[in-house]
Amino acid sequence: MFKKILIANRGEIALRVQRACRELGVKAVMVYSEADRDAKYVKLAEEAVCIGPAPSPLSYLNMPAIISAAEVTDAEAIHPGYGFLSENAGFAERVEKSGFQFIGPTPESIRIMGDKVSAKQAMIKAGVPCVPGSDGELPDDPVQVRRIARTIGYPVIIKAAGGGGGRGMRVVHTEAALVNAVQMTRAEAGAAFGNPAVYMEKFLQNPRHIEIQVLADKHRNAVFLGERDCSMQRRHQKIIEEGPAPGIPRKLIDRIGERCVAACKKIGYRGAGTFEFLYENGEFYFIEMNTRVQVEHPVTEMITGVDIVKTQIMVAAGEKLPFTQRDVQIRGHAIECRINAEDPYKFVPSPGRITLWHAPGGPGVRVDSHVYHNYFVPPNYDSMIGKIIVHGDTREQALARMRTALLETVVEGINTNIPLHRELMVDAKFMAGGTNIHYLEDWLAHHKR
Ligand code: MV4
Repeated sequence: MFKKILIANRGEIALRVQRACRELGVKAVMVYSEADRDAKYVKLAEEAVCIGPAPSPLSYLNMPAIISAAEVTDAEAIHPGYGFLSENAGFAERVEKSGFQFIGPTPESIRIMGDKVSAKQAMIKAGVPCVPGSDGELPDDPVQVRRIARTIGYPVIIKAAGGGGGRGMRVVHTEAALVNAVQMTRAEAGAAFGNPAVYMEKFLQNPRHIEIQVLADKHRNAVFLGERDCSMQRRHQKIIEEGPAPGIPRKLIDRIGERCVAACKKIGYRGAGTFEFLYENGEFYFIEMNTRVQVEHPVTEMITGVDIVKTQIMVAAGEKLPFTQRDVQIRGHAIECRINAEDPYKFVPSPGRITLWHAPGGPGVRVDSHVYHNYFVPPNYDSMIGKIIVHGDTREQALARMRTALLETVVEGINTNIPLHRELMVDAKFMAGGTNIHYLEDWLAHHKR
């Protein structure tokens, strides 16, 4: 095991990784920007290094500053968390070239999954079902593009190979709009991602967003840890995640999970990863793979009992996965509410000083947050200030525990989306389970205030 690792992130995930290090007996070096000087995990750190001013390009995205911090503190490995440099293949490469272990997959795996065309091709080859679409990137010839769309059938969606997470996509309903839409998406993709390649898929009208969590070691062992339903989102920002996914037969999940595991083995994947699927009419369709630990990983930790962050660090150090697929049992139900510093209905960010913070507790309640009484939420970063995760024997019990947890939570001084969560936890359709990716936006349109 490593003696010391550097945590190249901030906020709740920096604290989460620091906690995993303490449990493993690994020393953790924290890095922080000038805006995060007063972070609790910095104060509680054995070692902390300031890596630059508040704007992330100068600090949390500043590769030389982060690598220098690892050098001066004698860290052996770097944990990238999520966001920032976590899915940057160039960073993973520089980390390894500088003699550190990157806690994540190989730069090559990150690169393949970062390009959505090569990711999809890898999945097709590995036997993971994908959305019907173009065979690789679209050609320039309008005649061929029209022919491909006719074969798939309208509506289709044009996606940028360099996009992902909802960036660089356009839905096309008619042949008349097709060629222009392809051109526009290409131009935007070239400007935004430096890669004008686009591909085409059948557009699924009312899918759910279901993802499979995997963990793999350096010895070709891989397991899947069930699924999460992340359909409750607005503008590609998830706000509630849960597992298991309501109403999806375990048999179907196991079948798709086994495909994901086979794909991991085939591509030599290692570390934590997430296979994202659209689920419609009883079928799974792969869309993207995330090569990092995700915000919503606690949902899976609560229903499997597996510590994903600890295991990530262990496998990066070369250890074998300490359990097999047969050891993975799904127990009960977990729900996560992301708490954001923002107006609950207008979604404008609400940074500033938290004048009162009271976290919930009780059986089956977990709070992953770095904030505290009198903490100042800086305006420079993502508005998520923490997550409330609950576990219950049943979905109903988890819902009841979340309602109580949200009732107990007190945040003063800034606005949060807690009122929205309170409403959704008593919404009849959400309570019934299985709402799709459009539900929240439709709900907000009909619940104007
Ligand atoms: C789709 C789709 C419908 N059909 N692909 C959006 C984010 C990116 N990960 C893929 N996305 C979508 N791809 C086909 N063929 C609908 C979406 C989509 C979506 C997916 C997951 C979660 C939320 C979403 C919100 C809008 C659109």
